[in-house]
Amino acid sequence: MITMKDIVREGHPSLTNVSEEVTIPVEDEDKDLLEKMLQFLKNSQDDEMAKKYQLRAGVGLAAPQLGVNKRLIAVHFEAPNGRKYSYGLANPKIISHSVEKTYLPGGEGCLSVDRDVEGFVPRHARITVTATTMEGEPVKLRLKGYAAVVFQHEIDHLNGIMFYDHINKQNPFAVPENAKPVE
Ligand code: LHY
Ligand code: NI
Repeated sequence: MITMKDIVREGHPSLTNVSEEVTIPVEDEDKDLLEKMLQFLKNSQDDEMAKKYQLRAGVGLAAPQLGVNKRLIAVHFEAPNGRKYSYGLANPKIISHSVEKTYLPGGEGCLSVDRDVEGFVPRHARITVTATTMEGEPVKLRLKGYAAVVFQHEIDHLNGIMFYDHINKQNPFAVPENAKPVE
């Protein structure tokens, strides 16, 4: 199983590389990795497992965080509106996005970053993502608010981008133009 020691930290090249698309149909090796990634997220949100294995709670994980530069992500969370998102995805792609932006009022963190980085991270308020699920099915997801933020954070990892790359350096808490906070 994946634990914190498998997660690479800032400074590791896999976090700044652009990752490669995987072949579809999803190969067994990639499916296995997605299953492990999703299980890590579930374990990290389970009090007993998290305590036993000292896991930091996470809602999303990208393959580059395991030192693997493949376009694979896993997400596992319930959005504030109650909608549940639990996916292992190959080649996720933002095919369209709103002009309007959003940001988490409390900022973002990252399982590959062992420090607090303060500031607003501007994100598209709404995105449409296409991908292939680990079960091999094509999906098209329309996401907004918190869910849109999580997916953008994970897809950024596939492009070698960290959340703090988006923070305004002059004023980390400058409200991004055209943005409303995620409620
Ligand atoms: N995981 C973060 C986590 O805590 C993702 C995240 C996204 C945090 C948005 C906060 C806001 O689950 C990762 O760092 N995955 O890359
Ligand atoms: Ni991250």
